[in-house]
Amino acid sequence: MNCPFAIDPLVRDLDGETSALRAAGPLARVDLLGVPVWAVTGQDEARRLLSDPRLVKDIGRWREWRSGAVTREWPLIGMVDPGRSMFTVDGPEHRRLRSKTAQAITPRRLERLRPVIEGVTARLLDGLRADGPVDLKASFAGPLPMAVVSVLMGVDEELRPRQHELWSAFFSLRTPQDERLAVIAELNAVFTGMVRARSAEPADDLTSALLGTDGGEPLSEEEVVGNLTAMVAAGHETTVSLIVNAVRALLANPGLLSRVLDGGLTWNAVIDETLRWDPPVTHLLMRFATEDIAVGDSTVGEGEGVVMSYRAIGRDRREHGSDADVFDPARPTRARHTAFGHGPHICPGAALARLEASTALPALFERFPHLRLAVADDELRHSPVLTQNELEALPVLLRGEATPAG
Ligand code: STR
Repeated sequence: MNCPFAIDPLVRDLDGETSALRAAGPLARVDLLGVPVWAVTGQDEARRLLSDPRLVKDIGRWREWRSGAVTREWPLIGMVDPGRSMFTVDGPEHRRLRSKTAQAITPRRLERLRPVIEGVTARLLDGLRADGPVDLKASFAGPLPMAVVSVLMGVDEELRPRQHELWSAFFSLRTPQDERLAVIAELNAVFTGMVRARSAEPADDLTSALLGTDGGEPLSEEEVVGNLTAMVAAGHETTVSLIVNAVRALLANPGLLSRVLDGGLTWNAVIDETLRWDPPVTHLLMRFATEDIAVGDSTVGEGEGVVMSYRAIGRDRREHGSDADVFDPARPTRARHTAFGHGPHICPGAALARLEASTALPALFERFPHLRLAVADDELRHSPVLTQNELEALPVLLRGEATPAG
């Protein structure tokens, strides 16, 4: 306990770290860039804590923040104190901040976005050059979710390339902190500008709907900016990895891939197993205990910080059996993951993420059935992003061979 396990900000050995965390117990004391916190690695404990109202998002409850041990100089501060939005409040205020967004992205409402998703997918596939290695992350898995969330929220076309740069710099732990704080300020300025424009002239997008007065007490400008930023951040950083990690898992298991292509395994099974085995979010920051909370043999003390270590949680052997480290879309427990969270803050975009992945993956393999990795699987590297499970790149050969196919 004096020398807690340190999470590596450069993510040099993610599998090793996931195993070590799981071995440290369902509630592990860890060092998060110099700050001690609890990492939840057990499925059962995660479900219980995520529906416990004594665990809240308000950074004002954090002992290390109150004492001044954590300041704006801490590299992860933007993940924990991003301003007021549905991501940072609880209880009735949370319901008020979240309801319009959640209602706009229900499975039924999403049917309106399906043609957008299909169109962007087809356009990106058309743009892939089949001769030589291609980075599927940069050229396919990345642009799709970014385009979709931009259409949903109404982010103007000309703002999008800069958005990509800003979010990469925001999440990378190689970004110097003064630069990150400047990035946060720029994002805030961009989204505040966008919200003011929509409030002067509403458009057919979710940002305008969030400014609307129908139903309940209206949201403030800060709250709309917060929700918009949260949605765009999630769109840039999560579904990208869902698609990348699913493709990687399938390419490493050609037998499984053929069963999927033969219809013996569904794409939904692949998507759930990817969410369990290699989820887009490695660690979700952070919640704080408003009083002492006993969990098994441990007690989360009042004011202590709690991180949900979703990648370790998905590998819980009590939930998934002794072969929890094996990727197997046929396993009966594949959907018993909490990669989208649990409880009041459960991901409001889950149905959208699933719709994107279940459109992109079959379309990709239909167009390029001989797709394979251009490097060995163990040469793939993670980005220096502590919270997100993000590969640096996914180099593939679209036609399964090194030389241009005829
Ligand atoms: C990034 C910084 C910001 O301005 C706003 C938010 C709130 C939503 C957060 C986002 C953050 C980081 C990535 C998150 C997203 C919600 C879903 C996404 C945590 C802190 C996930 O990775 C699950």
